[in-house]
Amino acid sequence: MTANNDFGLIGLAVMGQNLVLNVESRGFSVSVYNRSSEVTEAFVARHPGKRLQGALTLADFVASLARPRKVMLMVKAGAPVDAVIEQLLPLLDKDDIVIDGGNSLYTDTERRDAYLSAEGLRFVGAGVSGGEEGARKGPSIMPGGPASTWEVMKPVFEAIAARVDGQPCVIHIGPGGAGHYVKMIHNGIEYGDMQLICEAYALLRAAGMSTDEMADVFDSWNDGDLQSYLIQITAKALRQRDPVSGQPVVDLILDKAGQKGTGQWTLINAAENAVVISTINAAVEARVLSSMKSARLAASSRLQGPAGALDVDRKRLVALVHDALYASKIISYAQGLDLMRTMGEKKGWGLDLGGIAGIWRGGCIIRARFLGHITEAWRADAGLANLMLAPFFTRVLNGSQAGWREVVALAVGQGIAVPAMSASLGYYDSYRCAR
Ligand code: NBP
Repeated sequence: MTANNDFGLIGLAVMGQNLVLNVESRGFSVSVYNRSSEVTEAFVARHPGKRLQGALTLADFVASLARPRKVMLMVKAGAPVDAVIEQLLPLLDKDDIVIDGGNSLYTDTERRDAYLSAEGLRFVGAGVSGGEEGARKGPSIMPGGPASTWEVMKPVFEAIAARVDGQPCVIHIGPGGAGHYVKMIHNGIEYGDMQLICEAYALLRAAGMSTDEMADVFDSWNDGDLQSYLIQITAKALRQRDPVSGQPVVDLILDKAGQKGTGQWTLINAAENAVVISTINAAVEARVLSSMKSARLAASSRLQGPAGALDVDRKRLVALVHDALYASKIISYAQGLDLMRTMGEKKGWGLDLGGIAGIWRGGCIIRARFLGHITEAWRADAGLANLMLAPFFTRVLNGSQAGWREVVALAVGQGIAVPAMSASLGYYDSYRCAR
């Protein structure tokens, strides 16, 4: 075993494997370890000729790294992270850096940060967004932890992160649990985006549009101010056909959505801080209701809705739904950013909201054109009270509100559930109410 590899990664599941290949492709030598050794052996065997070194014991893994050691954990969030830290602790030396790149709860990260720093080690809780593809080609990275770790980690993080306009999609978020906290909010916002897209789909479908027609609408939205990864892949998903039956895949997929926890954590944190995130709240609750498939089926034949069908000119409906979607999306981000601002101030994290929106422009699931306007908003006014009040967003909201109201009214009239669009409108109207 050599003792000078640049970087070490523990946890060779989908995220870990792809991150390792990304790091290696940027010119770093990487040591890898996985609890089940056969995974390590198979991974290294699949990639001959790369600067990868597999270790079958943690002691060999640690011994193969240059100091200060940089050890990234990509294991399942929760107890596995603590278990690996306990095993690593006796093997590491002062100033070595442990990075947790999983979706850990930020309070766990704070606990681990305090524990490891008392042992003379440095801990970085880093949110990594972009799924498997992002991990391989360039994720958005949200690292927290002490500033001293940023200087050490910056060359690696900047090399592997996605790039937009030449800028890497990574900044030092703040001390302690700040990185994982911001990743949590990112995921809450992602829930909001996905729910709003579902509601737009439900409205277009209620107007009798086929999946191909809807795909064309999403494609055209992706060419405009709604340009984003999620809108783009919605069009793609709508065009997918089942190879056996030839039917659209979306019509065959069981309409039940689960959740892994980050959305729920965001709601709990908002309640604890008395911040309104009604759009994200509606999105999480919509997933809960969607998961109650048998209860919904039973109720569908007993609880009545209005008679008749959605009878609106399709072209006009598409334009109205666009406005409702765009305005509601702005509200969702306004709420997520408000929560980040509130917590950032409470914790003294010094969060750079404009910078955070900037690193979400590439690599991550919520990447979107309009994030650039959020960065500009906070660059123009660091004390901005709410995103809605930045001139660009005020203009969009004022211009969209008529169509947005019409969509919510139509949906209510037709019994189409639009919990996130209507919660967003309720927030907008409450916030602008002087009395
Ligand atoms: P998983 O979350 O499925 O975790 C599997 C890995 O954890 C395997 O390497 C497994 O080793 C290891 N592990 C477990 Br489980 N318990 C362990 C223990 N007690 N000690 C040591 N290792 C243990 O992997 P993933 O989907 O690649 O995600 C990794 C992290 O990244 C998670 O926190 C996830 O939430 C986060 N994340 C995932 C995505 C995504 O798209 N998948 C996106 C963004 C963030 P084994 O092989 O021996 O069982």
